Amino acid sequence: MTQQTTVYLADYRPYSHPLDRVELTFRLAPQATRVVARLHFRPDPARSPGADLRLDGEGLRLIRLALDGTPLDCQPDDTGLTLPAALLPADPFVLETEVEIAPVGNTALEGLYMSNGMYCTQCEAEGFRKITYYPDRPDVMARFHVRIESDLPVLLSNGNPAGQGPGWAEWDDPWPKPAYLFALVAGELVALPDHFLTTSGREVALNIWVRAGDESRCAYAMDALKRSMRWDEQVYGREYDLDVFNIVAVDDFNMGAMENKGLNIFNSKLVLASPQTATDTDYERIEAVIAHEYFHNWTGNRITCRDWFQLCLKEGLTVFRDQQFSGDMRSHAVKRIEDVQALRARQFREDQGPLAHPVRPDSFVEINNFYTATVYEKGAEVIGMLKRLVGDAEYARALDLYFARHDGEAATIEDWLKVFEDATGRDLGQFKRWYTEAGTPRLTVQEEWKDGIYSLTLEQHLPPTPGQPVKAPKVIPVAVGLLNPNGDEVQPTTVLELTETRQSFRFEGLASRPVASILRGFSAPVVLDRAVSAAERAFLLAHDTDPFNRWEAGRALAKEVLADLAAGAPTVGPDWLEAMVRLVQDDSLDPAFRALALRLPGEDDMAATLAAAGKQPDPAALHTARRRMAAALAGALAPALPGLMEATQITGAFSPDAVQAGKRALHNACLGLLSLRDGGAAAEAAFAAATNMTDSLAALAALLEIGRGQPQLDAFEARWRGDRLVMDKWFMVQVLHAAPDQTARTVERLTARADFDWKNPNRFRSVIGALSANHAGFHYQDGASYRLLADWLLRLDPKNPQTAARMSTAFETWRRYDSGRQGLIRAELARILATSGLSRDLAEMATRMAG
Ligand code: 0A1
Ligand code: ZN
Repeated sequence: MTQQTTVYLADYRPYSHPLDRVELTFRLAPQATRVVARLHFRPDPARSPGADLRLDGEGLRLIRLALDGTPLDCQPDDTGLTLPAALLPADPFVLETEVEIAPVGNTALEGLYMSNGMYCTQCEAEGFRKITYYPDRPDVMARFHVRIESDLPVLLSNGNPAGQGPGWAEWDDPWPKPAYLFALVAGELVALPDHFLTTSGREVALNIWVRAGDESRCAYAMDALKRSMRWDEQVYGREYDLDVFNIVAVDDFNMGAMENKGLNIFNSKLVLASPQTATDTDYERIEAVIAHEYFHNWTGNRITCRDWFQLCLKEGLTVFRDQQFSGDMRSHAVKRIEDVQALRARQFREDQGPLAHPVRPDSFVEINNFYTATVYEKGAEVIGMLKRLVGDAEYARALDLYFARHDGEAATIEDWLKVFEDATGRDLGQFKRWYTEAGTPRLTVQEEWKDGIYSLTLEQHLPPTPGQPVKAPKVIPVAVGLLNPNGDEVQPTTVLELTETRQSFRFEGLASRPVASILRGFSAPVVLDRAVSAAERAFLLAHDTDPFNRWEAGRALAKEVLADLAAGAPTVGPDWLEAMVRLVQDDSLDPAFRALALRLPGEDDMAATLAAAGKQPDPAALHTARRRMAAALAGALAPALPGLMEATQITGAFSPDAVQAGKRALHNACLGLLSLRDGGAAAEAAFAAATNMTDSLAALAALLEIGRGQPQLDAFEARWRGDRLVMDKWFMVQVLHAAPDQTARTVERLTARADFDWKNPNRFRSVIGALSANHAGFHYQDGASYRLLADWLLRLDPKNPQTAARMSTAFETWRRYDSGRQGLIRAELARILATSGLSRDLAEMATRMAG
């Protein structure tokens, strides 16, 4: 197996040799690209006297090495190049290297690679070392000047254009940056051009670069970009700082997108959208990711991370900012519910299993394995808590101080917290545990009503996580409101600060025993463990003034129904059904909210909930129970469905805005329920009549759910055969909605097709990712899906370790299940680990999961 060297936060040392400026020349050729680098070092005798100069470099063929023009004879090793201190001058010097690399063979999609004949780069986290010899670490910040030589018509890099001619272009980036923000793109591209005038009057040229023919699908992304730029000025006081901002869409990309300075590179699925090809969810994601990458310009680029352990410094904050933005653009209530659902589905799951790690980890083997829900989404939750604790005005002051104090620097979580301490006078020593300790706290609640005083006693329980068996109490902001039995709010939202293991809070002056709404807005990323009667939940679902908790009450009711059914209850009780019937017809509620409330808990979510409560989930029983629950809901809502569908039918032109999207979501939720009763007639008609992808795909899914839809699948394929992004949906929907005993077979059939281009990460995810997202199909008792996943991971690993490692997390939940399934998954993990030549990425993941 590949050697697993662990890197520790505690071992951080500043880089030995300050670097000012970098000049790069690229002579592009698919098999043999030449990269000439001139690194301008400025020795600082105070820093590391007598230190050797170490540069990172992997898979490079060194052609030439010279120091101030004099050739040097130094042999690189597998991971870089060392220049002995004795060779280094005391005055500033220039180190020149020339290397050769082969972008065309680069299937890992890290460093310089090719996608459909276009050159592009991905350097975060440690990809720059695959381009040239360099101190590839985020705390080395330098100014870059780049020259690209190629006959391709469009040649792009970071910063501002600095000249171009036939076969060449130069770019100059005035802002010092770490190498992970370097980018280069060259290809036959066309742009959707636009411009933006900043508040201080700087004119910025905007371009979204795509393949010819795709320009017509860029308008929404461009609009989202301009709204993001304005929002960051208005809300955070942050202006853009270059003359141009370029976005490029590429088809082969491991992640969503990348915030390279002035040259964002995007997975094409997060740029391209038209009503016919993109769903409402796609539009929403595009808006969020465009904003996310743009916001990185300040939170990530101008202020970057000292080392990769500090990844949450840029990611947690930038996710928090994009969530704020989406809430402002759409609906805060709906956005919060969606974000919490995603947090629970991905981050709570991670936190409960063998891959749990702190928001700021203190060791890693492969940093690419730490672009996780914990670093991103829990990192954003931690910032939300900080804001809740200090208040909006203090948060704004702290951020101003953060930008003023650390602009141009590579900072740490300590720096970030110090800013808040200095701006607010608070001691954040205890709060810091959110960054350093893994695990989802559980909160238990006791209520007491005596002599007109209502007391809440909150207790926090901190589960053990890998390497962290015991933990001290955390600071937990618990937003609470109280309602009287008529449903009036008698205590508006107040934030209780739980700082001890167990603490009581008193509310006086109440006329009657109140109903408590606890953890409003999901004020902290914890599990609220509280036995509440179905009647009280139904009361909160009807009356809570906090929209999140209103949804949460319905969700909790639904989970209880699902758990009971899976445990053998003969029927669905009336509380939840009656509450749903009332809610869905309440026109005072946002249709998007109603659609969310109607959505049944997912089977994986339910399995996690059961496991956390010490019960063993049975995937098959959960699947059957969920279907019965859907049928019961469809029955209860039957009289209302036609009217609701009529009321949510959109008549005018398509718009991807939140209002129309919400209506479509409710409409299609009703269609799904109706098709459980009408044999698919309405869904067939809806598919035939659909004029946008949201409606087509919803109708198709509704049909597949009831075991129909083959003619529609064929029609869809005939229409969209030539469109990669749309065909990804076609692949995915079949796997997601396959019956449990058919899931592995469906995957086998789809992966045998000539258009299953498994080296394309989107296509791989659309089938193999969907395999593990189909809970009952993935955990089908014969273990065929486990085997299939392991086979595909082993096949992908030598080509693209990053994506293989990421997809392997499907196995992280094995401890939840019965011994039969545990044995099957463990056997697959063991088989993976026994494979020779495994990548560091997959080896680390499999080792941690098996551990
Ligand atoms: N920084 C990007 C995400 C990203 C991270 C790693 C990548 O390659 C390993 C690529 C992109 C973001 O947060 O959007
Ligand atoms: Zn990011």
